[in-house]
Amino acid sequence: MEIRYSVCPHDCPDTCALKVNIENGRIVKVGGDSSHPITRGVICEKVRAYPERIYGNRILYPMRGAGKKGSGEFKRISWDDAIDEIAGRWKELISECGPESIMPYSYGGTEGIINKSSMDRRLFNKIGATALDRTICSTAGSLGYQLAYGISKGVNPLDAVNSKLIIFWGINALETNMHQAILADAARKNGAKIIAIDVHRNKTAKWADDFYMILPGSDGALALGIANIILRDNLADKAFLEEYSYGFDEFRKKTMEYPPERVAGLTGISKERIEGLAKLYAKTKPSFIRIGNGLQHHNNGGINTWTISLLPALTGAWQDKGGGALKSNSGYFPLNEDALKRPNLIKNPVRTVNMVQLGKALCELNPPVRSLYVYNSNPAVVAPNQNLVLKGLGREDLFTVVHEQTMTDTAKWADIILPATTSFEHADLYVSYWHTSLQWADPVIPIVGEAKPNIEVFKLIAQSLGFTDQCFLDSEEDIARQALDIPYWRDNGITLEMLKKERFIMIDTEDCPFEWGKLSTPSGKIEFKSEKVASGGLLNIPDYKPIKEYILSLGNKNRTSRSESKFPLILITPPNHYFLNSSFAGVFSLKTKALEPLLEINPKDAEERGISNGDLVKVENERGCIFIKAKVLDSVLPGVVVSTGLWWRENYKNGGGINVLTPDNLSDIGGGATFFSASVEVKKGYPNLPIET
Ligand SMILES: Nc1nc2c(c(=O)[nH]1)N[C@H]1C(S)=C(S)[C@@H](COP(=O)(O)OP(=O)(O)OC[C@H]3O[C@@H](n4cnc5c(=O)[nH]c(N)nc54)[C@H](O)[C@@H]3O)O[C@H]1N2
Ligand SMILES: Nc1nc2c(c(=O)[nH]1)N[C@H]1C(S)=C(S)[C@@H](COP(=O)(O)OP(=O)(O)OC[C@H]3O[C@@H](n4cnc5c(=O)[nH]c(N)nc54)[C@H](O)[C@@H]3O)O[C@H]1N2
Ligand code: SF4
Ligand SMILES: [Mo]
Repeated sequence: MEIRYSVCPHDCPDTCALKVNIENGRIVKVGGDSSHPITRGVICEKVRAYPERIYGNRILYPMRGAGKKGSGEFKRISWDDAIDEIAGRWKELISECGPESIMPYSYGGTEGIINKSSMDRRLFNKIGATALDRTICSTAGSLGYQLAYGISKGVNPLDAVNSKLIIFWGINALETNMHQAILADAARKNGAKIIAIDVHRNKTAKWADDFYMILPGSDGALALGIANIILRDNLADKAFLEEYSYGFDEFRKKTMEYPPERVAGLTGISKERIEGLAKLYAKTKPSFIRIGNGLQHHNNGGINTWTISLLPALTGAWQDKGGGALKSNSGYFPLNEDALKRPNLIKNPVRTVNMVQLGKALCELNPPVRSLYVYNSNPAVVAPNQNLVLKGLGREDLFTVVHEQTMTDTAKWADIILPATTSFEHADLYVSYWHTSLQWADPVIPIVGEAKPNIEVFKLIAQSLGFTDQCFLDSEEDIARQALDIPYWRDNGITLEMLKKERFIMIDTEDCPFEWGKLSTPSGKIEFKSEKVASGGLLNIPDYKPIKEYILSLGNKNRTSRSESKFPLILITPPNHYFLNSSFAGVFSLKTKALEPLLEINPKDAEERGISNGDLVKVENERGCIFIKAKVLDSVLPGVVVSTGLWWRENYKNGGGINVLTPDNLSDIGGGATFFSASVEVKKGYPNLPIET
């Protein structure tokens, strides 16, 4: 038995350091590395099941589609044939239709910098392919936070043990950022109170000391209401605001429009509870708000996140160790992006497609996309407006290449499938968007089947296209060195050699992440007012707008008449405990534990529709329908339904996944995804239902 070390590559804030047991060249156990100061040897159930993911259901060699498109029938081919075919088709397309007829599609399959965003960008830049705006996860909220502070940096999670009040706002931390929950538990032992603000009573809400169940998309109103009370009761830190804020007076005036009586109606939280929360927040020090991605997956998610981000500035909470907020800490890891991605290889300006609108891009874009190269993502499951995405993937004239570890719903639509290595089979450099350690992982097992790492494949394609630039020869280590070649790392003496030896390096952080008065906002101060948002018809100070789907489905802004609309319920579809987005949804043991897709519905809504617990229901809107079992319980407010987990399509009775129902509208700022601003109707059963009962 050999013990080796690695890093979890998944798109999860925790970026755990891993300890791997190997027998005869095979991984037999994946656990945590107890020497890592933050993740401390504790990892989630998903990654403990990794041996099953590595050795079961892997794509082992390149294949070419052999049946009707989407049939899932393939024939084995050699790597040489696969690369020749891709390069050959692309050469034809480049000369006949132009380079923008080729488009990459990728997201967070691996968070390793090298296999996520280096050689791929170089290749597509050199080709002059259509560029992809990678917005599906967090751009709305990140931009919202940056409006206030200029950069994605917040409280160092380790400091949160000092906090006396921790608010988990729109984040299911117990399942999606488990080490933050562990640190909060430590704070609780020191007397901290934990609060959750969410649209359904999830695991985090049950574990918290107090839970506020809020109407979807109304967080901005709650934050303005809290600010109203803080200012009314003279609980703001006036000296701090005077010195370090910009546009505060206008913000103060705006908050007057949000007295607790009004906010109660907008949020579904009683006036008394809002008063209590505001006073507790203003008076408890240090106070820490962990802002999640859930609340920003709405039409109004960017501005709502901005509004919440301003609360610790209002109370001056940042001045206490463990006080402030955290949306993302990716700002602690500046990398030499130009060296990684080589934007200078782009010869002519290229068009950009927002990844949230993949269906539209494939079905409506003119001139059309003729070849799609998918890696690190499973758009047939994770992208919104799924029926349109599938229509696009089904186009006979679209040449689709999918580089994957496992036979996903997307891979089934490929013309060419390429086998991808897992992070245990390739080297990579890891940053975290939550904690502050830089990590490196070497391969720990031999490659399974004929799989190849992303960068290897992009290098082969570049070679086959005749690209001779030096950067297409770089190895993983070359790229890592280039990434770290900026003063931030150089001046601190941090090198790849050092990182390889130590496996992880903790970044030194100050008690407070900011140098007040020297923020990278336009004014250098904390911005309560931002000229950046004035375009697009938005106010330049935070204001609350209800999510657009309400407006669309109602024809007016009055929520109380929601029941008159054709699709009166708001559908929220966050991730679940056992899957990582759609990854692991094909791992048998985890899928078995996750049981089946369910729709949580409030007893009142269920009764109105004659729905009982366990009934099969049809959930529909203008984009399509799915069939799913109802779970009747008061874990959601009336008017809201929730279904967790990005299950593969085969798990739904008519083969339509949850994203059939989600909109591909873009968020207020940042062009982000609005998965949770979906309006639907739910009906009991269905006459011609093709299901076994
Ligand atoms: N186990 C597990 N962990 C994961 C992932 C996974 O799939 N599984 N995915 C990873 C990724 S890529 C991401 S982006 C993060 C996402 O993890 P989080 O940041 O936790 O975000 P979500 O789980 O999408 O949503 C969090 C909560 O927001 C709630 N919510 C929805 N709408 C609103 C609203 O309007 N207001 C409020 N206050 N709450 C709302 C949802 O009900 C949900 O419980 O997790 C990462 N970690
Ligand atoms: N309804 C709804 N939809 C959502 C969300 C939601 O909450 N609700 N969440 C959204 C969010 S926040 C996100 S981040 C996206 C996530 O969307 P994706 O980034 O597409 O996430 P995954 O489903 O994990 O798919 C990643 C795929 O990459 C593959 N992969 C892993 N490593 C490698 C590698 O090294 N090379 C290659 N070639 N492939 C690899 C994995 O096998 C997996 O199939 O989904 C979004 N979709
Ligand atoms: S998925 Fe998240 S919690 Fe699980 S091992 Fe990876 S980084 Fe850690
Ligand atoms: Mo995400």
